[in-house]
Amino acid sequence: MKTYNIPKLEKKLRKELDPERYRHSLAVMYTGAALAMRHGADLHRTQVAGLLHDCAKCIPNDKKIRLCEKYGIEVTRTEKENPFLLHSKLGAWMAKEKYGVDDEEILGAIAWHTTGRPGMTLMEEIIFLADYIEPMRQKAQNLDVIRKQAFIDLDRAVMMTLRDTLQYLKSGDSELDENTELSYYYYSELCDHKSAPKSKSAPAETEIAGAPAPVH
Ligand code: DGI
Ligand code: FE
Ligand code: FE
Repeated sequence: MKTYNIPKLEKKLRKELDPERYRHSLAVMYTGAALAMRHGADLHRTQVAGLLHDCAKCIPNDKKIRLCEKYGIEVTRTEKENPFLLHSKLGAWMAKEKYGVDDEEILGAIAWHTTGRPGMTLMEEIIFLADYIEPMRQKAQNLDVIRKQAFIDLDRAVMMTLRDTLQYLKSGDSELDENTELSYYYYSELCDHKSAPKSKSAPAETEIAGAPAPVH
C-alpha cells in the first residue's frame, strides 16, 4: 500500500488555505486518527483524508464552478446555487490531481465529507464526523453528546450529526442537498433497525432452544 509523505502534503496544503482553515485541517487529521484507532480504520490513510478534506475550501466560489466545468465534474442545480458545497467534490479532484492521492476511499472521504451519503465506508464516516467534532468546533448543538457517541457507535453519531445539520439548515432557510437528506434517512433507519429487539416474533421455544439447562 502506498505511503504518503504527510509533512510534504502539509507544506503544500498550508500554501492553499488561510491559517484558520489549515489549523482546522490538522485538527480533522488528528481527530480522524483518534477515531481510526478506536474503530479499526487505516490510520495513515485516514490522516491523509482528514488533512486534505478541505483542500478546495479557499478557492473563490465562482472559480469553484469554473474549475468543475473545466475538469468535467458534474455540478447539480443545488451546487450551482450553493457553490461552497462544491469544495468537497472539487477537493477530491484536487487531492488526486494536485496532491497525488490515487486511493478511492480517501477520495470518497473527501468527496462526501459535507453532505455524507447513504452507506458511507468506515473512513468516510470517520472524516464526516471528525470534521464536525474536532476540538475547535464550538457552535453546533449537542456537540458533547455527539463527540462521546463518535467513540461508541459511529453510525449513531453520523445520524445525530445529520439530524442536527438538517435542523440547522431548515431553521436558516438554506437549500438542502439531496445527499444530506438521503443520508439522514439512511442512518436514521439503520439506527432504528439496530436498536430494535432482534426476533420479537420468534416463538419462545426457538429463542431458548439449545440454551443451557437452568442450574438448581
Ligand atoms: O468545510 P467545513 O466548514 O469544515 O465543513 P463542511 O464541509 O461540513 O461544511 C459545513 C457546512 O455545510 C455547514 O454550514 C452545513 C453545510 N451543509 C451541509 N449539508 C448541506 C449544507 N448546506 C446546504 N445549503 N445544504 C446541505 O444539504
Ligand atoms: Fe468542508
Ligand atoms: Fe472541514
